Amino acid sequence: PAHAAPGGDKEVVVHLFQWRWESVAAECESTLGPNGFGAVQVSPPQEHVVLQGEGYPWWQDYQPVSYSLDDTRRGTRADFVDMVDRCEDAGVRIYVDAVLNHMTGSGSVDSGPGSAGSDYTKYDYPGIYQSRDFHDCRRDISDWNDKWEVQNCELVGLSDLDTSSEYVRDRLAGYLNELIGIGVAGFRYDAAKHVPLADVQAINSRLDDVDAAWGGGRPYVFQEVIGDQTIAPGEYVPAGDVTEFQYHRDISNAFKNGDIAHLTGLGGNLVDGEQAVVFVANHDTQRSHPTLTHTDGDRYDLAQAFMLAHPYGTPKIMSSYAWSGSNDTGPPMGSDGETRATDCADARWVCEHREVAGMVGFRNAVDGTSIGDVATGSSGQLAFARGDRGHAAFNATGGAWSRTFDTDLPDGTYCDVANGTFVDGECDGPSYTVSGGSFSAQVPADGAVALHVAAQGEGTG
Ligand code: ARE
Ligand code: CA
Repeated sequence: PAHAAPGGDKEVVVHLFQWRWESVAAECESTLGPNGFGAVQVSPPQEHVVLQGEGYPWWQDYQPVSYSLDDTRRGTRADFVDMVDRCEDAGVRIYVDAVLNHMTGSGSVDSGPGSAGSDYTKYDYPGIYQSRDFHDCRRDISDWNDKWEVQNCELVGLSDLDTSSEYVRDRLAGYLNELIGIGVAGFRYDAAKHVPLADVQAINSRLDDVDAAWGGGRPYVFQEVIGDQTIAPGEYVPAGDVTEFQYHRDISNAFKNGDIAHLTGLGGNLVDGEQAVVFVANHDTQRSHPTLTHTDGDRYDLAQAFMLAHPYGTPKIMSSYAWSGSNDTGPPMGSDGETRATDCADARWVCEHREVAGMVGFRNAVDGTSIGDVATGSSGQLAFARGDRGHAAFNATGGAWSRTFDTDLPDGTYCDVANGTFVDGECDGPSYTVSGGSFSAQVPADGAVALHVAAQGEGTG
């Protein structure tokens, strides 16, 4: 295929939204590598607009000024390279959020300099693009039922690149190949449905193979496609994986409403799981459609844990910063708009991926098995086995769920990785004993219990 599958039995992605490069590197070493995460989605690394007058919003990143990695709010090119190297040493891939559809928009500031000092005005990026490299429809997309408009006009006023041009394709692929040369293993294509499928494929065909450390094959590509009546998510499957927003809607509503007993089969109308990237919330939905987000606490963590236990799709865990007031509010930053280093002990960095870190090992250990031994209690309670490799129970109600579960797990003592981690043979959560094909557990209110064969031993929690 034109794109690789995500890393074998280590496919879990965490989006460390807005994290500094040095903080990502430290997290790879301390938490992501030891717990078996496969990859980090990092925020866009190219030079971006700097909007001091608007308080340095988070979305500066999505307005590229150039493809220089020299200086973003998250660090220097050297910091970025160091991050890729250190994460690689920890066994964790970097997936870059790649903005291909557009450059800057009109707004309070529509001219330079950008974060790395480059001059620009909308439609003119010296040495990179000039007016002829943009589509002629220089107005906002107004009719979202018109596919031509969606792909040729401007998404919220962002200058729309003429991706049918060989020059533009070469320039975009040049940027992505520079990242591959540094050791980046894959990409999220931002706003992919605003780029015609053939243009995405033409860019893909120009990409180099990834670093030998990652097997030397094709880069992993997943495309942000919010499927609708005009462009279905399945349309982009020939060019890579796609984000499955219907899964996000189904799962976040089910957990919000405490109506999860039916979720083993999921709903219909989803893209084939081999091609779907799934998530409970992402950086857009947590602002525009906040059905279930980090502000929902345990219930949201439970939904992310379920996603990791269920076999459908490639799971992407969100890691957020807290904000109040405007949805434009950027991450914790200095007065110059530089993002601060992440500190998970500081409540402004939610770090919710750490709440489900133990479940990543569950996902990895049960790879290739299917669902069995389904048990339900009330409509808010669901348990299932993953072959004879794992067993998990989810309780989206306000009271504990006590029962004995039939299981195919071999006899033994298992670490509860829904309430602790299992690293280097150490279980810091509770443990349960399986004997003669069953185990008894009290599943906490708004909590889970999860056991798997790669995490056996007495717990300390
Ligand atoms: C900002 C300002 C705007 C201003 C613009 C240009 O907010 O007011 O006009 O700058 O000056 C992010 C932010 C935007 C921000 C932009 C650029 O969310 O607010 O604009 O960065 O700085 C559609 C697309 C989908 C897209 C969503 C947001 O199809 O691809 O809109 N998502 C990605 C990213 C975003 C990012 C961009 C794209 C742009 O994830 O974070 O924007 O790079 C229906 C449709 C969907 C549509 C959805 C929402 O569901 O089917 O297609 O998604 O509604 O409108
Ligand atoms: Ca376009």
